[in-house]
Amino acid sequence: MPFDNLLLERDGAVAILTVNRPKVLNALNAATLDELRRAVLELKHDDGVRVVIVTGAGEKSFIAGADINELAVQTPTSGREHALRGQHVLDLIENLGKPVIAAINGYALGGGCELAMACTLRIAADAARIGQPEINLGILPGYAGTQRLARLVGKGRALELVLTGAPIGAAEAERIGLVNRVVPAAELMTEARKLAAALVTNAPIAMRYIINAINKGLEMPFAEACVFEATLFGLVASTDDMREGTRAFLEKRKAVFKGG
Ligand code: CO8
Repeated sequence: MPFDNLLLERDGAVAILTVNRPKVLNALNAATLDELRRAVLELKHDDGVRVVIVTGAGEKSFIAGADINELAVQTPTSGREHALRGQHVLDLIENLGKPVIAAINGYALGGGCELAMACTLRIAADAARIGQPEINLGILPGYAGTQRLARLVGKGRALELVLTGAPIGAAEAERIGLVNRVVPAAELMTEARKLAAALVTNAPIAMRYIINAINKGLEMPFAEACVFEATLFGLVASTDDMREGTRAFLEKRKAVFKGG
């Protein structure tokens, strides 16, 4: 089924997913969230896709948050359902099992910052503004932003960002670990594609387990997480890609990983 609010493009094994509501700075309404859920599931199950880039349409905004028109009329029940639905979609992104790169081309506010944080890696344009301004609307982040932000940048910085609602620039976001890298706006997509190209030839099963070990391991006690890591390590030892990677090293050639 085609999408009304997303663009999905494929470049070899890299998929580029663009939130496409530039007139409202790519705000996420319920229909867009639902399309994101469909698109992400499609990408998860497509073995031809090894890396995903997520960005926003237009020059100005990545995603300016949840659609405030919908928030303005929410009830306690619909607000709870909305938050759970958003959390579910972001959880699918975080645990897609392949790297998802957020190419933050402008405003990443509220739900937009939350979506970027659910991605595996974040590259920001130098002019990007990032934050959790929900407090200005009398609400709080509802797509797990309080949790992911505190885990990414620490409790003190998360509390400051969420309580003040003041967005920060890309350089500051890089300094506190909210984004991995800042690049000139004109080079954002080239850099995102370059990073995707570097990842796309890696062993897919090892990448999936690395994402899994870090995502799930962080939620476990340290000793338990180490056992989990060892189990995944044991599993990856059964793959053709492990045999290829180790053999290629010993034969002094570049490994060719097939995903088996
Ligand atoms: N929702 C709906 N419309 C929006 C949104 C939004 N989040 N952001 C911008 N727009 C619309 C504007 O209303 C405007 O529409 P129109 O042209 O019809 O007036 C258009 O986009 C362009 O925006 P501006 O004219 O405001 O552009 P500026 O360059 O002047 O300002 C800003 C850009 C600073 C980004 C400004 O638009 C802004 O502050 N936007 C709102 C940002 C925000 O508060 N985001 C957080 C939303 S809350 C949230 O994300 C909670 C997520 C969890 C929900 C949990 C479920 C309950």
